[in-house]
Amino acid sequence: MTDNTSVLVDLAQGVLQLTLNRPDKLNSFNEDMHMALRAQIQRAHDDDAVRAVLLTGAGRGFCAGQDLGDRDPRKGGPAPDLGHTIETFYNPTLRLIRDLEKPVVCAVNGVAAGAGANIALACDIVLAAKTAKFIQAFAKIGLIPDAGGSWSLARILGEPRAKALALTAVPVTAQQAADWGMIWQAVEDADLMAQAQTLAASLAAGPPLGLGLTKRLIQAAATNSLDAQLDMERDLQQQAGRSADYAEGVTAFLEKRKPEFKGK
Ligand code: T3D
Repeated sequence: MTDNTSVLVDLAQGVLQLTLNRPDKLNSFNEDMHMALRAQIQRAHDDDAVRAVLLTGAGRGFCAGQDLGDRDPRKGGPAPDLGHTIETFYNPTLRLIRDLEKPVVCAVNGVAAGAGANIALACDIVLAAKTAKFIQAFAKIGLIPDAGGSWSLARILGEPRAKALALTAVPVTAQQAADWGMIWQAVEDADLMAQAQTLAASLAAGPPLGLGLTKRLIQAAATNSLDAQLDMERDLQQQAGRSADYAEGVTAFLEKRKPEFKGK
């Protein structure tokens, strides 16, 4: 494991594990952590050795959003340009996570608040410890949901629940989040990392092209018509069907053995 201080990085068996690491501040984002996380997601795009990403947090929290110590109005000066900070720091990372054609698993180990909650919701498969909570904390400080939260909450939950969560900042338990379809599973705290690592490892051992195209397809469904989606399924299945991994998958099935996918 290498330690670049604000994000711990470990690549093993195709899984790039990224651990937000400012536990004294509940892993809230300062500029260093923003840049370190973004650099590692970019690496996941560029490096064929990375076949899945696992995102989690150090200590008792997952991420408390922006470090408000860096926004202290008592220090004086003009109001910060939050449009600029969103465009510079949050939006590129969110886009990278969504555009990455490799599975991103998120293990929410504790409270996920503000942009921290919404970065978790942008990941592909989210497991959360039963004691974890998701909080749209923005309403408490006069801000609006960012890091894609207004988009993902409205799509996942519909307007009534999305508005209630965003306007009240009421904490949502991991179990409630799972029951509402915000996340995949709420698991016992003690089992979280083992379960998340097993899941990420199994995804990393899967067929990279097929999984990447599947992510693209499912994300496109939100805005496509059925006709457009059927055409897209045809085209991506054609592409998947030409891969060596598809031939390996079918051969392994017929030979009653485990497939060995190479990403080709
Ligand atoms: O600015 C821009 O660029 C725009 C983008 C904004 C994106 C955003 O995310 S805005 C939303 C920012 N986040 C929040 O408003 C959440 C603030 N935190 C909390 O409400 C609470 O800490 C929690 C509900 C998350 C957890 O509560 P609790 O009681 O479990 O922990 P705590 O005691 O409040 O926090 C523990 C420590 O972490 C504490 O430090 P201390 O007193 O022990 O030295 C606390 O100050 C620190 N901490 C928690 N959240 C933040 C933080 N420090 C800086 N920034 C934080 N966001």
